Amino acid sequence: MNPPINLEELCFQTQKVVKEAADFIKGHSNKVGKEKIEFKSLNSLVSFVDKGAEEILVAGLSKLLPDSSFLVEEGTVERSSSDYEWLVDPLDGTTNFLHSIPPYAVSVGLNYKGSPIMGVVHEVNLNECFYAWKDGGAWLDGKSIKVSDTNDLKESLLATGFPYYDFSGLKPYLETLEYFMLNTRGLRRHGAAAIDLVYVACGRYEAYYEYSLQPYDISAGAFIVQEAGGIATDYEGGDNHVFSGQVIAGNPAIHQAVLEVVKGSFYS
Ligand code: 2AM
Repeated sequence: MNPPINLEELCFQTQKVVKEAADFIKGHSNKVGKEKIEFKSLNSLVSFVDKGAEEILVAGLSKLLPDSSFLVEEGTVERSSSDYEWLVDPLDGTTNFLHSIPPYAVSVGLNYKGSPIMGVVHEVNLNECFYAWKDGGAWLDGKSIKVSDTNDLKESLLATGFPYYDFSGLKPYLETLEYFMLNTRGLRRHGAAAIDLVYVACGRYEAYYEYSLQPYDISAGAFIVQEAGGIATDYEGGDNHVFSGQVIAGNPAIHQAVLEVVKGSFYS
């Protein structure tokens, strides 16, 4: 069901708010001392920069849609219920940021009645803004983007995320790594899910997969992949990728090839 608002206009306004948060992050890049890092849980770091960026986003996005609710990474606002819900990762790739390694990004998705209708991902180092709105296609800084048309796994470059706190699927995961090492052009691990997804959307990678993610890591990027002509599913091929935390995203042919391998390792 389509929302009763102009999504293209809202998407451009959202990019401005996201840019404000990205500029705030850039202003603190390479400057956060070890004493300012907090430990949320195993290998999950946070700093005042994540929280400050989230506050900028919540303030700006609330003004754009006054009746909206939020699902945010750093908990600066409580989740409530509304037709419109923002899924906000103020700093995707926090570990990269705190170690002064690119890439890291601001990621903002928007759901209407539980379905994605918009996504904006702004990578801070290259200053690239990826965005999409429902039925409006996918874009990188004003240029239309599409997933790649490579249909041979052997000629594909894949991205993945290594488990860093949930090791329950380590065995099947390592099996998939072995298969893809032997049967693709290579594998990359950036440590920032939103970036991996938008790099699939613009054809830099053929596909990406990872498990144990959070909805705000996946929502915007997976939607941008879909608007760019790609496919995003969970590890069983279903459409519960955002809330199951498992995602396979890719161009249609390579998504199918990756799904067969990942599903085979995890579910047989
Ligand atoms: P975050 O920076 O917003 O927490 C996929 O690996 C996702 O897991 C990343 O997008 C990242 O999102 C999160 N993550 C948290 N800690 C991580 C770590 N130590 N290594 C990799 N990813 C981590």
